[in-house]
Amino acid sequence: MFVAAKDMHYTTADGRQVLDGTAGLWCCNAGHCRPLITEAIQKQAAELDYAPAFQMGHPVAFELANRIIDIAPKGMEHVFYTNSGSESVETALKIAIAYHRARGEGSRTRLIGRERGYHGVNFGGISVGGIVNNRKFFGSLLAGVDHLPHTHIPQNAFAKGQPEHGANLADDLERIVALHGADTIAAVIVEPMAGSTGVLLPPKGYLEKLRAITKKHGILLIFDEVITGFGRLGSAFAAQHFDVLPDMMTTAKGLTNGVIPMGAVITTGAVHDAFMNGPEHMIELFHGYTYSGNPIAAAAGIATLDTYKEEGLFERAAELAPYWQEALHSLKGTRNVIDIRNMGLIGAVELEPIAGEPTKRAFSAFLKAYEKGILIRTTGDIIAMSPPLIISKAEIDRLIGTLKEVLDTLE
Ligand code: PXG
Repeated sequence: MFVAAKDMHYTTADGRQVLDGTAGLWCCNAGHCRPLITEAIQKQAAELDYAPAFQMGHPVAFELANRIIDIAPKGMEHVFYTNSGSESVETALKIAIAYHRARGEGSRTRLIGRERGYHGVNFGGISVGGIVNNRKFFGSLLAGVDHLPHTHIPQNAFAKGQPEHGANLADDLERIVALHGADTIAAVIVEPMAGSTGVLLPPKGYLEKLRAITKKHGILLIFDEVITGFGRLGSAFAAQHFDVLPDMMTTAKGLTNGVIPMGAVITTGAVHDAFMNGPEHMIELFHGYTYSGNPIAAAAGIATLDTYKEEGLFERAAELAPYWQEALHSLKGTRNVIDIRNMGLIGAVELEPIAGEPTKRAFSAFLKAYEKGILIRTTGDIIAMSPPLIISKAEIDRLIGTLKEVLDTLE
């Protein structure tokens, strides 16, 4: 149980300090309880607490949208607010289908996701997502969804940064196009780097191929940047890190440093403009939330972007990435470690599962790590880490050093 947090540390109910190796749930990129954000929320709550998101507006939401576009890849021009990553995904999928219809291609309704993808927990997201337990309990899901194969292949074990093998996995999209016809497919959605299912990296050339094939067939490409957005890979967005421009990006988490629920779908001008051809009094897109662009969330967003900028945190993540990489890979050879993966300030250490008891070894590591004062995250038998971008080299040493001690004592 956590009762307080400051910068790189949580305080537990029994008064211990725990080093945050996960930025909460991949979201507190600037660390905890940062003053600019706290003050902005307090001030905004006292000034304009709420303004309707339908028909009405308020300047803070527009200011934040402009600030997001300032740091987004060139070509990204518009922002649609949501309240979470899951809502961003639903919104982007709906925009994709409605976009084609608005342009007279209403037959384009199919959505393509990827195995081991995570796109939140609403119906669209679990349908395009590729996690069996998030899908199998919930009926027939969305119709008209296909999946690309995931990109996690054994040849890439212990690769540092972006792996060499597997760009050809993107070619599977051609198979799906041949099966259904391009004119039935609205969009492909992928995480540029899959976080939740254990840090699965895109092989060199893979995203470029996906972009080329989607473009060739008039299919929209959506990058789910809920984890990779806001500095995690050392650029504002993964789209910049990989230099591949999608048609839409879904974001949340780091947008407000995790402090207040808020998400945003960022689109190109072309996607936005397709909806802007009706009469002035008509609604362009029948979609939106009560809390879209909530003033307090928007104020938190601006203060978060200010903090990232003033402290140069995206650049800092890029600068620290090589140190982080070497620290992580120093765990190679540690008992039960069968793979290590990294990119930006993200890392994964995969453990050999205990025979017949999958997930148990990593979960024991999680518990022991917590006892020893570090917070890590596990998914299956994979340990995932994504510290706040304010982490110091000494704290990286402590995080990885403590993890090594934990792994050495595990069964
Ligand atoms: N897309 C991606 C890529 C995500 O990582 C979502 C969408 C959904 O966001 P919301 O805000 O609706 O949770 C996510 C969320 C984990 C973990 O343990 C990861 C997420 C959420 C909870 C746990 O890795 N990612």
